[in-house]
Amino acid sequence: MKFLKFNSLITASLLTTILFQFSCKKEDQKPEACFNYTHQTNANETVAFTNCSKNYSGATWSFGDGETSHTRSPEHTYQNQGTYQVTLVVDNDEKTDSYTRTLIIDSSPPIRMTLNSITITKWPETDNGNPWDTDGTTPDLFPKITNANRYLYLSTETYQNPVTGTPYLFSTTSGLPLKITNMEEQLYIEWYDLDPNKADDFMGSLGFTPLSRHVNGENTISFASSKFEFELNVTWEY
Ligand SMILES: [Ca+2]
Ligand SMILES: [Ca+2]
Repeated sequence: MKFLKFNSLITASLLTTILFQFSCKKEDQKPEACFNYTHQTNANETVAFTNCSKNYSGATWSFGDGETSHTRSPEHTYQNQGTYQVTLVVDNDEKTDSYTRTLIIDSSPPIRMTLNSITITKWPETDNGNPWDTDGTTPDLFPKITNANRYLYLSTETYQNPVTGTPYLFSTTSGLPLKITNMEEQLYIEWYDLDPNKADDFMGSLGFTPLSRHVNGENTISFASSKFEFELNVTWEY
């Protein structure tokens, strides 16, 4: 009886030791997710992710833009600017661990803007209460593009009269495409009524810098004020 009790104690002790070692072993093997990335974080540039996880056999990346990868240390290119939550899940047998980092992707700054067309849908109906033309017809509308020094980038002198349709719509590609290389220069879109006999009537203008209106490569730049509504169709080069 005494021997048996002693034996039981040894067995219990051994079991405890084995269980303890087993749980220790499991604890040691718990995966730990970890990653770093290079700082090339502009749209259309490759971001290299480095996996620094421990105790793992499988890796699943979610880049936050709908794309995934099972490569241990993948490279990924984001098409658009934005804020992305990048999650790495590592697993080892039944255990998993995950790590999420916020990645901000900037828009690549453009080096050139090409203006392809100008479309206007709203302009001042009168010249301070008077018709633009003495015969009362709608204006012979045309745009100019200048800079602050009055350098003339574009003067289409292609006009439309009478302007018909609802909304009034005038679209021109005359003198276009026009390439603008100074992305930070203040430009003005000026609108005129052509006057064959006197100076053309200035209707008004709106200013902008190309860089300030670059939004993720979008092709339309819209302008709106109480008197004007028009848009530019542009393409960007990087
Ligand atoms: Ca006039
Ligand atoms: Ca006129």
